[in-house]
Amino acid sequence: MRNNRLGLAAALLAGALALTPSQALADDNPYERGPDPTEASVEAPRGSYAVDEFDVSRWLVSGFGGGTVFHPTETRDGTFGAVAISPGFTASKETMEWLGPWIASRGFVVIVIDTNSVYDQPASRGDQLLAALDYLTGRSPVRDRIDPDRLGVAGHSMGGGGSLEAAKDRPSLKAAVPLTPWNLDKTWPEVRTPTMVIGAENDSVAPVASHAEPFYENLPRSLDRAYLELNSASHFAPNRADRTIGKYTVSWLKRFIDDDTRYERFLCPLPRPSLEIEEYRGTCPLG
Ligand code: 9J3
Ligand code: ZN
Repeated sequence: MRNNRLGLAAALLAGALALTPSQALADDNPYERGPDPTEASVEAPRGSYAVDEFDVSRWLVSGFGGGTVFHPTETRDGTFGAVAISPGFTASKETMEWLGPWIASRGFVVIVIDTNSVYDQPASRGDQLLAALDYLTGRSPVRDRIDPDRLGVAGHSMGGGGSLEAAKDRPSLKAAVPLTPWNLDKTWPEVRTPTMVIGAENDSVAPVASHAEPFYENLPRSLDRAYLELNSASHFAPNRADRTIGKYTVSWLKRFIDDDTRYERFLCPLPRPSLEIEEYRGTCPLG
């Protein structure tokens, strides 16, 4: 009897251990990673994956200015999607690095880049985001952990304008998240990438009325798209850890890079105005 119980306990324990890696892989969606999200988990600074990071020297790459790569340490969960993130005008990667582990810990490989010059304009930042993705999937030490068909971009200000440029240039991108984006080009009919534009109500550098709002409105109506306006926030809201930016960026990347419909509940029905959200517009249902 005692032996049987021990045997049963051992079998249950072995079963539980054996389940751990496969648990993270859904039966019906091969790209699903991590546990079922909750309101609390999607707002938390970290997801379920432990994250490691390494620096990429600007002298060893071409087409962008180097950066920092954040990636899950887990190697048994198959490949991950990848995301490149650009800072804004005159800014370095440090201004956007908080978002690296925030996203990577949900099961993505993330590179936060420096640009060749801090004065580079949005079109150049778009090209550099694509060069960084090509580095990640082609030459980086974590290339084997990345699914080269599931890539996305994000960025702040001119880097946000750059993420629209990257999507315009490479329609195979699965998701774009421009953050308080700035661009002289206001119209984006060429974009085929599901895009969430995040603006800030009190942005006086890239006012939403002449940047984020027209960018969103001038994406194709047929596209999966969203416009989130942060309540009482400034142009520089994306430069420090922000629960609302994190929550919606993760939800958008999960929904469109991983096809993970578990995250659609955070996007549809459209979020109502709140202490954090001044306004939200978008497609529902998505996909
Ligand atoms: O990247 C940014 O913060 C761009 C905003 C800006 O002031 O551009 C003016 C040339
Ligand atoms: Zn245009």
